[in-house]
Amino acid sequence: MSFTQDKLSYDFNELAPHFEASVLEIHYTKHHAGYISKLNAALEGTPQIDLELENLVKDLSVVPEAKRAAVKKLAGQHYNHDLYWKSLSPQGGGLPSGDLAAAIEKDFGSFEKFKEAFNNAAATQFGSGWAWLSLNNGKLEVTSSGNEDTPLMDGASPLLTLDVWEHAYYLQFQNRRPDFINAFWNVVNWEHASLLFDKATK
Ligand code: MN3
Repeated sequence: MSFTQDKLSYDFNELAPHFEASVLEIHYTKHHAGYISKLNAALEGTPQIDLELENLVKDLSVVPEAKRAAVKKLAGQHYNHDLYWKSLSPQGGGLPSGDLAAAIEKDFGSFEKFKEAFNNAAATQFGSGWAWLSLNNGKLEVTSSGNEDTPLMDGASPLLTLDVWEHAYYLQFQNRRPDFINAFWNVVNWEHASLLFDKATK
């Protein structure tokens, strides 16, 4: 038994022109897939591991201490990338709807204020990391995190994430991270974020 990579619900070329196929393909088939194979290698010989990824990310005490640092890094990267792919959709963009839209209005004041906070989190995270929309103790919040860290590790429920490490955009946008962030809003998958929101508030 081992961790596997979920298939994308879209083809690599379906997010163009916002995100080009090459940048998605290398990120998915090399970077993310690489984390999963290294994670499986690190967990070899520990058959008692719960293969529910969220459970492993939240509680590493089941992992032998000698492997814990490596597993934290690799399981976190696997979880974050999995959510990243699901945060994108060829039918994405536009505005959230339903309960999630209402909660964004309530907790940020307006959609525009939420977007500004998310853009700021994504633009200012230095080096390898992520911007997040999460539900934390019944309230939506925008945060950023470095490397493999995720709001899940702090007990929050991540709804949406953007990978802001250079490998996520450099092939297409070079050093222009703000252009990458702007392009994200054209493919953001509000439907998936709403599903996670409904699950977290149930
Ligand atoms: Mn990445």
